[in-house]
Amino acid sequence: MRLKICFIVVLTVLLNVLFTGCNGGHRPMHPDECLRCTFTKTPVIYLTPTFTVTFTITPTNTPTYTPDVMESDLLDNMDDGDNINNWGGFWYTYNDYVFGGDSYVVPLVDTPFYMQRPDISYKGYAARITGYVTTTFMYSYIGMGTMLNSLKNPVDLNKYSKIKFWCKGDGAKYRIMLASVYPDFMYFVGNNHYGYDFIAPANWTQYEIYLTQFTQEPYWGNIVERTLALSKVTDIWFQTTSVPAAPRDVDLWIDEIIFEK
Ligand SMILES: [Ca+2]
Repeated sequence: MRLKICFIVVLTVLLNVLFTGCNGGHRPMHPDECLRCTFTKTPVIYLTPTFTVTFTITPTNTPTYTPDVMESDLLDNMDDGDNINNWGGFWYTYNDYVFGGDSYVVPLVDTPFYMQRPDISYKGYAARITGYVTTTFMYSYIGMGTMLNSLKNPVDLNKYSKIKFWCKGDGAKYRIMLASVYPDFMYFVGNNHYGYDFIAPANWTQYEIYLTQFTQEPYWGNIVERTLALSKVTDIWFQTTSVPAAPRDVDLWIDEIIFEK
């Protein structure tokens, strides 16, 4: 009998421990309730997928034209549309009329020069002449020019190393000339100014010419030393060179004239 009582006491203690352990001993719990409380809810974590976004950049056409005025002096890019360059000089045209020729240039001689579109950037203007060169004068020509300042005061270009400009045209050969008033030149008789021949191709093309590449034409006019000639330049001319066997149409565009030191 004593053993039975003892067993009941032990069993009662055990049951108390079992049914009160889950809630801090406040009240007895149903076994099912206690079993549920032993399971801690595991939170469900929804992972947000990480996307790696890759941008595919489609290359555009590489422009061949970039404005270039670093360490340079821009004579004119014509984009203001007027007939005066950045240094204050006027643009004009000329032909061989003074030598009895009848070559024809547009814009007309002695009328205000005007710029035309489209230019190299497709945003502004460029200088252009059209017309034709005849055979009436044996050294026939037409051309356009611009003064280096408003008063035609001589400019010493020896401080520059090169000149750059863009051109396009009819594929013919033209000549850029640095017209000088150095006394050894004789106007109309000895104006064999330093120049450089270039082709005006169908598409805009940039020329970069060192001033040391400018030369006089052989066999005529006075020979003048280059640095002396370049010390008193008043104008830049762009004119036809080859004298045609028959009248020839002309189309010449010039843009973005830059001197670089
Ligand atoms: Ca322009």
